[in-house]
Amino acid sequence: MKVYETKTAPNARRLRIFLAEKNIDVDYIQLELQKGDNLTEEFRAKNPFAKIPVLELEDGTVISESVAICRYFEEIQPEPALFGTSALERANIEMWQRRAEFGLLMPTGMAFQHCSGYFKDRMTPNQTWGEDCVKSAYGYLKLINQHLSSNTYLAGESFSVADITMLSALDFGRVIDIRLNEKHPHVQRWYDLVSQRPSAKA
Ligand SMILES: N[C@@H](CCC(=O)N[C@@H](CS)C(=O)NCC(=O)O)C(=O)O
Repeated sequence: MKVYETKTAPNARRLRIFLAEKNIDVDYIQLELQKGDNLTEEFRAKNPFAKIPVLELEDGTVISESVAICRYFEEIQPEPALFGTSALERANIEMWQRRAEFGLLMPTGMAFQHCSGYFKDRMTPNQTWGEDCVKSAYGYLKLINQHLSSNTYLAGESFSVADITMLSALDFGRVIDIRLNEKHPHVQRWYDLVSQRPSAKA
């Protein structure tokens, strides 16, 4: 199995962490996004949306969207369960995973794209929108700080894919100076806990 990815990209990292948690080996193929390796015809044949990560199975089947890929691996190797096992756990993890994705990962990614000009060859950066996204990310962190004052992990007492999404987003946020500060002691406690896991090195 191959995963097309970019070492520094947050969506790629969440898949790497997920696979490390499951102890699943794949061959990683690096693309240079800024050089446009993902914009070639060859890559678009694998993912018409030209985004990484992309999983390619032995028979040539390709799956993109990081959460879809994670779900595939959860199905073929259920342990350790990272999407929950009961109906309630699954719903709760889905809720926190989506909140981490829409509340932190997306604004962080948008802030990066619109404030850094990294992809100015393929989009028109809008600095004001980028700055709004930074504010949204801090708004999310404020709410999550409250939530983590009484929960060990995002979805309660078990580590899950929601934590993986938030860890990847937070670490990536440093690139554009979205950082935890004295207003986020509970997020800091959570961050110290999850970033000590061996998978966080992925
Ligand atoms: N929803 C997608 C997002 C994928 C995505 O935005 N990937 C970024 C890297 S983190 C990318 O490929 N960017 C290249 C580009 O926009 O040209 C997922 O979860 O996989």
